[in-house]
Amino acid sequence: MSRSDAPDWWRSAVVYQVYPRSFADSDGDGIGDLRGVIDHLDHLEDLGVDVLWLSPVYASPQADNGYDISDYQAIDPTFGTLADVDELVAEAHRRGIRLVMDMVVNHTSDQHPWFVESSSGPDNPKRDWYWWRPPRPGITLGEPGAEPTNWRSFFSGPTWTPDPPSGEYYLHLFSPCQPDLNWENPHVRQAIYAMMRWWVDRGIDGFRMDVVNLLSKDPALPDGEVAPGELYGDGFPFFGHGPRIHEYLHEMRAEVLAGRDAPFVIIGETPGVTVEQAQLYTDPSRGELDMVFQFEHMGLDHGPGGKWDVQPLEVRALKETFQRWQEGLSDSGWNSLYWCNHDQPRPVSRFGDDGAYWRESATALATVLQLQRGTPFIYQGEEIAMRNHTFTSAADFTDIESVNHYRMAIARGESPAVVLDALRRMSRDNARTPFAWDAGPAVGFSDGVPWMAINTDQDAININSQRGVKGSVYEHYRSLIALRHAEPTVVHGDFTMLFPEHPAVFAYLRSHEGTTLLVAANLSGDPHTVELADTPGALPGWNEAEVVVTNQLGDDLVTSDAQWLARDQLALQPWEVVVLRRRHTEGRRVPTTVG
Ligand code: TEU
Repeated sequence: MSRSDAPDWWRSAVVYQVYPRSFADSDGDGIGDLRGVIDHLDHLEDLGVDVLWLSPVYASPQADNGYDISDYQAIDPTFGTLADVDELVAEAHRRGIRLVMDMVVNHTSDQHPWFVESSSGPDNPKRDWYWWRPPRPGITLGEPGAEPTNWRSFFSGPTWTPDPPSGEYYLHLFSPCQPDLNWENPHVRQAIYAMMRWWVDRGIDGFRMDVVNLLSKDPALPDGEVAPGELYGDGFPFFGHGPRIHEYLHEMRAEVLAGRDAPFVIIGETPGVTVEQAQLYTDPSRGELDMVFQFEHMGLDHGPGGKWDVQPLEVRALKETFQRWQEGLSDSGWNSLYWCNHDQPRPVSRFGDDGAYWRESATALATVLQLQRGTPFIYQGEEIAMRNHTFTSAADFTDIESVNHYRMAIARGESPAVVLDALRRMSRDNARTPFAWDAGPAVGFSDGVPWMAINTDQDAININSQRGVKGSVYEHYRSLIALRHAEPTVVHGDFTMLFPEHPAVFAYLRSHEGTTLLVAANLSGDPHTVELADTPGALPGWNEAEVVVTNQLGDDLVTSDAQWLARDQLALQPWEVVVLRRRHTEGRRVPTTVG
């Protein structure tokens, strides 16, 4: 597969995310590993993706499944060796696939030698490599309210942990096992840059930077606002997009890529980012990030109580969000496009219908996302529409965020049944069940006992039952990726949202140099018909358009929709998606073959 070596090669790329713990186990210990990834690179090649994003494989006590790194330049033996990573780089490159490593530099593990030194005492030269502060004046260390700020951790509870020997607290926006590095300290930054250069020189092609917009904190460490009924305050205004964040990101890119001209991509995970901030982060002239992960659409089913207060998704709200990001980053900057990752539940269960319309809803969701302007990210298992897992009890959960939430919610007196139901729907563990290669007892993931229970619907949902099957979710993903590679309009086209107020139809145009694509999906279980003729920019006469993508099996589409199209109407079955293409020059339509 040829790949572009343009500096912005990532604009036409499709990325596949591997969560190594759950992808493929080569040594039978029940935990996925690097050899398992190498052995299954053919799957990525067959799918047609251009980039492999590998979640962390560095040495780690695995308190947060590797997002707590204890040695950046060593591989956790659970996953393999440095030689395995070098082989993965070589084997991926041999197939024209680039490798993006996950990089977690907002915090380290509390087992990292830097923190071990820093926590050895106030006089240690590395004390200021982390955030240490005395208790709040007048309150004894360890007493409720003694924490230097009232901030709530992403994993529930306070963001400060007391250290009795020194009488001080240390900061951790995530778990106590993940102390935050103090980026104010130039020695910290230089040590991080040297380590990142070391990885660049091993031939990788990019970094996915974990929570990279949290590196700069307001040194005054003000308290956050406490919502009614909450114990802790929202510190995000004081550690999200902090005062020196652009300075750090610019310096990091300059220092890490200095003298290295190989095309390299830096992707930033930026929770809470707005369109305006993303324009600053991803404006190429500013030399910071190439693209960001924004979370707005990931919060549309969150109620006032947050992610565990699950609300139905409003398609209108979904369109409003995507339209704003498409338009907001149309001039400078660049979007990443994703429905899920290792932190989000399975989209077909969350946003689709994983029962009666499992195949249709999975393919409709994939199409409306992937044909937008930006770089698509596919998370392992999404290409076969793996569903959420059927958790039976709180004991089934392994994810630190879920386990902490359950413990604290019950301590607050919430009903176990209600909390368990929210976990079933939103837990990150839904994305972490072993990848279903086949319908076998361990879904072809391992010859041992998988570290996490497999999904029980493996008979129907596995790669082997979908590869090469016309109309399957897997083949639909292949066709979307092939279309992005073959049709420049998908990469470069303008974006025009259609029917923004329609409660179920998600439709838009992509136009580029005389070609227009109409992408139209019905994201509901009821049929819907829309009028094309009087839609701004919809250009009449779609009945001569070419059908380039459909999730309707057999030739139902060509007959039924052609009739409707004749009248510039589009009748969409439940969860139906169709993509039509027209070529036109000087406003004159160039007839193309249909289907
Ligand atoms: O996630 C940061 C982040 O935004 C998530 O914690 C998110 O808020 C949450 O999962 C939604 O429920 C990154 C990594 O992707 C995640 O796996 C790590 O746990 C976290 O950072 C800390 O490194």
